[in-house]
Amino acid sequence: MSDAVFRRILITGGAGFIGSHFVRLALAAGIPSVVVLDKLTYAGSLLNLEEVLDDPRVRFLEGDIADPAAVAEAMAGCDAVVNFAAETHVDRSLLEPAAFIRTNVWGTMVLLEQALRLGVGRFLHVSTDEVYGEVLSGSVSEDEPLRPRNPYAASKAAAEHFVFAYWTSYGLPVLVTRGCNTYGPYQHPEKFIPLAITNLLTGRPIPLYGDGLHERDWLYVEDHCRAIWTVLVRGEPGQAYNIGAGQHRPNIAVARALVRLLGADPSAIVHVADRPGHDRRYAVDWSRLRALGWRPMVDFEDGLARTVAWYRARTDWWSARRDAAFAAYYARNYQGREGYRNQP
Ligand code: NAD
Ligand code: TDX
Repeated sequence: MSDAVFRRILITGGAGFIGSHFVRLALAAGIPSVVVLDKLTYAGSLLNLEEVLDDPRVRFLEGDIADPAAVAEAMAGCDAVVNFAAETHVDRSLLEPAAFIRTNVWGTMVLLEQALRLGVGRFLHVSTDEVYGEVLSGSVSEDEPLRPRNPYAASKAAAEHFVFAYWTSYGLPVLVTRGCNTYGPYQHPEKFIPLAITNLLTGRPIPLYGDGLHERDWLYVEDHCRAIWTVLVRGEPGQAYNIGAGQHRPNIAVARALVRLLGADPSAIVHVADRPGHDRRYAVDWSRLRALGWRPMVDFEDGLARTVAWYRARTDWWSARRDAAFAAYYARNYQGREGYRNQP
């Protein structure tokens, strides 16, 4: 299947972190028409699409994936759909899970329903390695059962079950990717790496949950987008594809690397109360994706240096949104919950 096979792609959540990188990739791949549907929640911003909004091939629609009318308009004439739109922060899901069910589960079902009605040729749903739950040793293949352990992961797993139900019940040509922890430019400063960088740049500490020995596999955002592209173009409908990086690090090692890169004092790393139900480790086996010809290109030290350089240069991007999002978040949610969560 050649890349030119798609005439028009709908990218939901395209004004978010990974979705905005994917919009740039799709344009670079020569797709003649790219529709972005995004609700512009606290996590989305047109600034993330600043380089491409004037491109005549791009049509941006502000709207909700849980709204059938908005989805019908956005999906009209599309031969492929890539669903990035989601509530994505585990800590928020522990405080307000309803929003996660609404967007991640109900919203996905609305997209599936419209895709079926319109006869979309390929529906790729972006999921996460968190659906497997914690993997204390070794790595999991796509055939392992899903054992999500926090509300975010539960909502992503529930969405996946609907995606596969539309394949089994109606033959909708679906694909699912389960990516590992992703980092890079344009990631909201609520997530660990940009939170740590922006805290160090503003003289604040890095809040490290628990003993800091929780382990994640870190994937540079452009590698993640190339992996999704590979699955969209060459994947087999009805299948899930794990995406790993082979760059496992305990959180404390990530914090120390950032302290070094930013020339901060090691005392800037402060242990705080743990996240409840904090998954100890994630690790996926991505040989199915490797067989399609993909491999990660950016190693962690290189990707981290690029990311730090971007945040250093783009205070304009993160400063106001960081303060506004954190102020609203803490004002709304933290009364009575200080016992488990700490101000960054
Ligand atoms: P993000 O939070 O940066 O972006 C999410 C985007 O979705 C935002 O632009 C937001 O405005 C939009 N959105 C939210 N609710 C919406 C709704 N109801 N309708 C339309 N748009 C809506 O997230 P991200 O980190 O870019 O993650 C993108 C996808 O990748 C998610 O599905 C996430 O589960 C998955 N994922 C993320 C990671 C990671 O480490 N960031 C890893 C694996 C998988
Ligand atoms: O302040 C913090 N201190 C800390 O120690 C924060 C925000 C996080 N952490 C820890 C928790 C995790 O072990 O760092 C690790 C990474 O945390 P997050 O950036 O919140 O990511 P995680 O919970 O692992 O989930 C991420 O990866 C899978 C994304 O947010 C999800 O959207 C994705 O699906």
